[in-house]
Amino acid sequence: MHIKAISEKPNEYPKRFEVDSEHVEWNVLCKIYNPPYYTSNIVLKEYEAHKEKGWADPEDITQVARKIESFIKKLEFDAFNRPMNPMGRTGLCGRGLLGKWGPNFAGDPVVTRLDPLTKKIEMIVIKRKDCLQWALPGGMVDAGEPPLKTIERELEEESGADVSFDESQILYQGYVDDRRNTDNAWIETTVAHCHLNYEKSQDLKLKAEDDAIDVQWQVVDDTLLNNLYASHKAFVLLALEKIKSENLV
Ligand code: RP5
Repeated sequence: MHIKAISEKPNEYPKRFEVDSEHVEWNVLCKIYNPPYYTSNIVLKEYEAHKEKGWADPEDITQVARKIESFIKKLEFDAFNRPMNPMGRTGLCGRGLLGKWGPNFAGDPVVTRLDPLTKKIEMIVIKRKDCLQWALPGGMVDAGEPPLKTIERELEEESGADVSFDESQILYQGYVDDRRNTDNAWIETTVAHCHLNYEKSQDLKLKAEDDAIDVQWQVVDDTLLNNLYASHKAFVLLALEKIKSENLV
């Protein structure tokens, strides 16, 4: 759950300081640790333009009025009062492309169906504009928005699918191994699953929009799972377990 955040990055990020597996945890001393500091201009300009009404915090952490809290554990703060990634070092400090200091909350829908002819499980995936990887049609929680609403909204915005998650059970709440994560800003998500009847699923009009350049129903096989964005494979595996335990297929 903390591999891509150490070894991958968007193009615009500086090279991460190399962190070997033994020195990931903060409580293991690493005297030579000297990660570059990077906060994208996109983030800085967002705060300047919209202040507290926008999606980005001020660059000066002392001006952040809200309490910074995580799904994972009570956070620790460094000497500059910056929240420390609960999974450990990432080789980069600052916020990168993420707006909030500490957790940046997202929501992720897993929407599945069973093809009655092939007897294979399929799911809705989008191709992300930023890295061209297949991913769950998830996105960031808007201020004050309940996570299940984020899940419905993002699914609709990115894939065109209008699906109710009102009755859905939350599969996961926690850290996402996202290539944008840093020592001081990272993504935490809420994942919910909805298994659709095949006929009903055919009424959905899929259309890639927003951060997506393609959307498809794809067979859930190893090729898809192993190439999914961030920690999305782990989330889909939870949905598959649920399908099995609840005899949904
Ligand atoms: C992932 O990034 C989350 O799991 C979610 O799918 C996504 C949110 O970021 P954007 O799609 O809004 O860039 O870490």
